[in-house]
Amino acid sequence: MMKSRKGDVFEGETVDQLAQRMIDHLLKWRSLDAFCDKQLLTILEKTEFTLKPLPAMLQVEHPITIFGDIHGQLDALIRYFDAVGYPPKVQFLFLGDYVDRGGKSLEVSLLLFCYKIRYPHVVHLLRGNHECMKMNRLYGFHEEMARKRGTAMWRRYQYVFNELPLCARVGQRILCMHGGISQNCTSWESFRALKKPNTPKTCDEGLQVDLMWADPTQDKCNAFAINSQRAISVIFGEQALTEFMRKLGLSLIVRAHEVSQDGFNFMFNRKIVTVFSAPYYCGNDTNCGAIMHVSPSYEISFTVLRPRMIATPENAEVVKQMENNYQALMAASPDPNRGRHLNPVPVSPSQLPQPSLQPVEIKK
Ligand SMILES: [Mn+2]
Repeated sequence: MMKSRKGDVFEGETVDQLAQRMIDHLLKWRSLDAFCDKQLLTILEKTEFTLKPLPAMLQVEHPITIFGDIHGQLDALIRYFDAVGYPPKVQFLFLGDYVDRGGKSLEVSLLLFCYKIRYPHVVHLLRGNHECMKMNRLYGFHEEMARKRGTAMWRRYQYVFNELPLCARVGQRILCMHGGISQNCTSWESFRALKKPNTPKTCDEGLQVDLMWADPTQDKCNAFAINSQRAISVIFGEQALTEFMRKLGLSLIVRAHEVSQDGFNFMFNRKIVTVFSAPYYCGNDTNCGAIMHVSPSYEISFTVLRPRMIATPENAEVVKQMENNYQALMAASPDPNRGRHLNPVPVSPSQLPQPSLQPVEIKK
């Protein structure tokens, strides 16, 4: 018999009802203290069951809103939902890295899992490199679970992570993943043949390791090269990316995995964009976070979240730097209201400091 730590087990409550109650509670109290281990394990089991039949590559349609790394920042996640709407009002795709770094990996992952259970066709979850045991053993999640619920539940999580898909195609022309592209891919057939890796070894090889780990580079690297900074996977330059996209008939690659000052960052003539949703990353980066919207006509826009920080004499410099960064991001804005921006700030293409974003080109 499993021991209940805390909380009520309602007799006759379905898993769906439990998931909804957990969502409501998390949004209100930002904590799971009122739920016992058995209830959390019930959600993990149902999540695994829901994910299991999904292929390694998802097909989703737009309009859709895309999240990059969240890294245990529950407050930021809820601020985005407050700004753009909650599931199932909006369709969401999450590019992974739910856990580690931030302090609420348990709450973030369970909130997303509960949404996946409640709205499996509206909430789509991909796997990031931190949803691999060798990462989340070391970068915060294991320690957090040991403190909050015990390491047995941390181990149970890994079976759920193993069932997360690795990439998603939005319509026919946008491909999304956590890390990047791979030289182990020559056609859509490679994606259809791809299996979700379920051991540490298979996570670290083939197409899957690059989908979770690869990075684009501005260095004089046109093809693929060893990713020496991460000591795993590859970096790729514009030529490698262009060739990959031409073969697959793609117009845009959307990926996460790297912190970005503005929360998002285009490269290579807007063929690839990095979306990073964790503002004030690791508590010492002054970055904004952002999420990306794809409209029904493939127009791209972003909602940017400023990092929040209370100014004290000790951190005055950091706060000032954050303000400057944010002013720079908004500098070219024609919006007369820009001085009155609330958090978070929806940024339409015309407000961006660079020339306006072109809708992704769609060839029929
Ligand atoms: Mn990552």
